Amino acid sequence: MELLNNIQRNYKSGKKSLAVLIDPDKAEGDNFDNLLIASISCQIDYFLIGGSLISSDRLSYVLNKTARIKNIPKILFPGNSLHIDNKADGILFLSLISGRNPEYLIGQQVISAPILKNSGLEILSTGYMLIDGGVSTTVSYISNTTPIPNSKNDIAVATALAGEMLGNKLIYLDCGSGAKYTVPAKMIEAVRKNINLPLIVGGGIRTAEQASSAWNAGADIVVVGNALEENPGFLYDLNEIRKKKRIIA
Ligand code: 1GP
Repeated sequence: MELLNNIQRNYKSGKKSLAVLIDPDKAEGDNFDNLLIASISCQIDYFLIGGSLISSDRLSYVLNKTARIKNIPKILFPGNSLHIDNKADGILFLSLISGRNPEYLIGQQVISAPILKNSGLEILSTGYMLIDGGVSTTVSYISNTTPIPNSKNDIAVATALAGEMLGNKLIYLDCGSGAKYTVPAKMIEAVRKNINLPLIVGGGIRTAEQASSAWNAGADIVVVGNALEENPGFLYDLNEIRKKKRIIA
């Protein structure tokens, strides 16, 4: 319960967190090395490791490579039941509650539960909500689910509430990796007002202002992946904003 306790503590105290998403299939070369160096130097809060598609050996490669970074938790962000590796610290046990595909609501979870039971990984039950980010994303295609329209705050609130009532411990609002638009601040605010759970927000964040706006609107953990793959130095800008939020908090 160490990870969840820590996330809940930060949520209750208003301490904003930053997670760097590593897509194992893209984790190579100088940019990846530089991203790890920047992550250590900025002392980011979490690594999220995963993607909708992963060649099997790449997940293990990333976990071996990040193993020496002891003080930053490694959390799996799986695309399916194959994406499990005991070298991580925990796993977002996702249910795609914005979708209506039983395979991603409960099917993959049933397959992976017995494996996870003996894995030693901390299980973080997460209501995962895909929001329309203006482009067709891999996660939408692979999961065969329709994202919530980004103007429909009422649907987002009702879905997040259902996720909370079903017992999820975290809610993740995601426009999907490489989205054109981020989750609108008004939607984050509306969800934040209605649930009493830590809120993770990501997808399409490319500027420090966008990250700042997500934190201001009520995100507890902001996730950035794509923009850092292209420019690891962007992490230093994000960290400056995070530091300011923490002083205010
Ligand atoms: C995707 O929320 C994450 O699931 C991060 O998205 O790669 O677009 O930053 P980006």
